[in-house]
Amino acid sequence: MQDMTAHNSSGRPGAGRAVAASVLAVAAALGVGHLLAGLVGPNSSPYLAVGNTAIDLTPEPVKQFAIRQFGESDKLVLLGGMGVVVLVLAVLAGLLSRRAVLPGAAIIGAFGLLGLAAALVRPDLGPPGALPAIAAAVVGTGSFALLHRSAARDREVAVDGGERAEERAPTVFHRRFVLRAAAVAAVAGGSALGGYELSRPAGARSAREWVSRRVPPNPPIPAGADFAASGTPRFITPNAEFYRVDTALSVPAVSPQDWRLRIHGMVDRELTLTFEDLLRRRAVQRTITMTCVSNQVGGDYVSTATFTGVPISDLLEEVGVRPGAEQVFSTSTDGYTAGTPVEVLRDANRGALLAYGMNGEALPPEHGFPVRMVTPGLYGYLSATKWLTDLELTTFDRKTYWELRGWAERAPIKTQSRIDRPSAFQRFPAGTFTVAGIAWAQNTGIARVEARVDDGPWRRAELSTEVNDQTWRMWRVDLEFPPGAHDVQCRATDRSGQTQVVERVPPIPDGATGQHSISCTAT
Ligand SMILES: Nc1nc2c(c(=O)[nH]1)N[C@H]1C(S)=C(S)[C@@H](COP(=O)(O)O)O[C@H]1N2
Ligand SMILES: [Mo]
Repeated sequence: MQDMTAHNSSGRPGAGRAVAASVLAVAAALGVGHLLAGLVGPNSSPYLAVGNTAIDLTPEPVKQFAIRQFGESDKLVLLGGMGVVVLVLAVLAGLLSRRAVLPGAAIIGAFGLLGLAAALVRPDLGPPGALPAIAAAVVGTGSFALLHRSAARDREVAVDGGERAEERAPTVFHRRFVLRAAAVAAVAGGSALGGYELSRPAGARSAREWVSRRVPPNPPIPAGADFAASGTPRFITPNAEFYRVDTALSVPAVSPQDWRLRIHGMVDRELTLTFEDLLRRRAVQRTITMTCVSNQVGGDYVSTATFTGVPISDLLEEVGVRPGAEQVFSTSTDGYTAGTPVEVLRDANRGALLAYGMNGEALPPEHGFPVRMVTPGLYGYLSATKWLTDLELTTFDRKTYWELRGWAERAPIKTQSRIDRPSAFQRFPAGTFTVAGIAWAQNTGIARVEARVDDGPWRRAELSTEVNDQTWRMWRVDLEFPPGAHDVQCRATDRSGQTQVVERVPPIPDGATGQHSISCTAT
């Protein structure tokens, strides 16, 4: 079965097969690169490394143009365009190799070098990032040489027809190229698919690792900031123990590479930020106690972390807030919305952040990875949007997720205190017992905490070292417990002189009030 384009020169594969060989070899190279990148880190896939380098080298105005023009598909457009260029070059490599293997192998090898160079200059990869590109270069040139040779051998046999064809069945020779081409195509498809599968969960992991490397460790917390030995929580809540409240059915998966934040509405200059844009801005670290409005008196929807991120006041300064803007309306990828008063976010002293770091690592996925808001002093539902993607300066006419469900438009955190020791219904020996707990009055600061047994006199508790006025304070006090059943109560007073109100109100619409009490028994 003689190739129609054949002439009498032996050892030459012919144009069709040479092009097929180079296109398949390039596909296999990219596939294997992708597969290895699934293990090493998705950005080390030679294709993506070249793409990301291209993005970094693109001048800012062109980038802004692409983001405006293609929105969230800007990445897709770039990768598709690169695909066309690669295909054209692969075809060219094939055409140049009709006679000899070398020109095509050289072009494919050069691809590999380009991928290697791109992987080496990526700031986020490190030495293992070179592996996929090296493997891709080896697989690409190797499979090209293999296919090229078998195409040429098929041809030899078909043209000569002589003794060699008798030695080995000609049908096998004829099929050698087709079989090998099919094998290379299978490697290309299979490895690309495998890489895709691998880089989904592992991709999210390595993206978090990449962000984590940009988050400084927590500053030291002064000794005496908690009374953990007396039964209070530790001052910093480990991420795994930080309370979690959200409406998301499954944790949204947002990659920092695809993340965009648009700041618009009543502003002078609209702004769209990529994650790298955010990283380039001035970052600060702030230790903040977050509280949920639905926290019941004595509840655990309160935790403290050191957040790293960009001051929101800097960004509002940059876009220029127009007069009349009342709230910053924030939207999450999962459709959640919140509205934070403009004056709070513009206040540099208040210190609201676009946070990407939490306790020395990237935000955990369930706490908003890659970027969330954190606003000291306001309940989380209107000020701490996770998986943040959009900030619109607007008036309070625009209603948010929880406002539409009956919660308040404004909700500063109310001064509260909680007893952690004794625990409810705890039994302990009668006599002196150390009662301990936490108190918070974000943005005002705790001045005093008192506790008492039953209707006895209020006793002033010892306070832990203050870290800043946006964080909780721990308290403890030795109280006398005669044998029998008792109620222990506590109350906090903030620096404005306001003592926690006695009246119990439920969390809706703007936070619970009332004093915490615990029933216990001294034996
Ligand atoms: N996208 C999104 N962000 C959200 C929420 C939500 O449901 N969806 N819940 C808010 C509420 S009510 C609180 S109290 C805080 C809780 O943050 P955490 O889960 O990190 O503790 O996130 C806020 N941000
Ligand atoms: Mo909340």
